[in-house]
Amino acid sequence: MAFYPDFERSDRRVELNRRYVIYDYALVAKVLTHEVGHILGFPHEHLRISSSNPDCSESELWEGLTAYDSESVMNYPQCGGLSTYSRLSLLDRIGARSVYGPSQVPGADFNGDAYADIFRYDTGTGQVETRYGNAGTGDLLFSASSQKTWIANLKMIPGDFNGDGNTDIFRYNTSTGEVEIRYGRPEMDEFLFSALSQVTWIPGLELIPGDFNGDGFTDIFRYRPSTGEVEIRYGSAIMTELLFSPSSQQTWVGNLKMIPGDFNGDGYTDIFRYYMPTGEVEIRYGNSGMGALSFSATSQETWVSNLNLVAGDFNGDGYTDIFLV
Ligand SMILES: [Ca+2]
Ligand SMILES: [Ca+2]
Ligand SMILES: [Ca+2]
Ligand SMILES: [Ca+2]
Ligand SMILES: [Zn+2]
Repeated sequence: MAFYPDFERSDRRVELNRRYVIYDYALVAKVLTHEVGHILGFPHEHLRISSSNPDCSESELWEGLTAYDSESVMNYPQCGGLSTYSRLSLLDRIGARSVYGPSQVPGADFNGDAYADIFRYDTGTGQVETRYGNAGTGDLLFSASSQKTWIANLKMIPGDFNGDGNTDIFRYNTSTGEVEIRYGRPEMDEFLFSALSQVTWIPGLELIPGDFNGDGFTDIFRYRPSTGEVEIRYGSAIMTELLFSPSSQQTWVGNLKMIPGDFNGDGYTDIFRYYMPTGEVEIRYGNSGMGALSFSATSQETWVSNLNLVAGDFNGDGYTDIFLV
């Protein structure tokens, strides 16, 4: 048994029954995942359904973060729970992220185990493969089943488009405009395919990933350099194409260089715009809606023309900075 976050310091103890620990490590992993859920403030999922079993009713106050989930690790098996292993369900991850925010692993984590991974793509042959980070200081792990042949000359954009904690790959064929998302999964295996994510956009777009509406799902900012047209397509919990929002569509100008980042540290990705020919710069700010980025006249300045820009958090304060080269 474990504790809730509001328990007194002296009562914050996790007690394990020795009988479990001796012979069944899979069960220990499951029980500990469940107990850590309580420590983070999550009560039993089965409180949400009625049951004739007296073990299944408790007087806890609760608030739903997602729909009822029979696969949640926060169920008791005798109270309608279907989870037979320690892994968090998709709704467990989404619920936890809605309270605690997205994972802070730097880089891409395709299998969601909190070790960063590397995705390899041979643009000439279309061969792909993932190498997986792991504890210790040895090599990344090889997995033959992650090796596949996709098509050549794709543009790949990593992000967590369905918000399940596994990094996905957004594929864009710049010459035909065909796009599709391949989804990361907990196994060291090929990405999940979803026919519903396949659509045809237009060729020649510049695509910038970010979480422009701060909901934990990666979005794609689309820029058409020939016309200056921009729009945002939004990630969501379903494995379909990114969501379209006509109110996000605007016409900016051509010849812009754009850098995404959270320049004001509010959790919404912003776009720093630099107009190469004249050096005019400005920031358009992400916001909670599915509309256009917010304009701010006070962010407008004129720098010199034809600079190279590098973005990053150079002073470590959580705000993205721009480095002029
Ligand atoms: Ca990983
Ligand atoms: Ca994902
Ligand atoms: Ca988003
Ligand atoms: Ca921001
Ligand atoms: Zn419990």
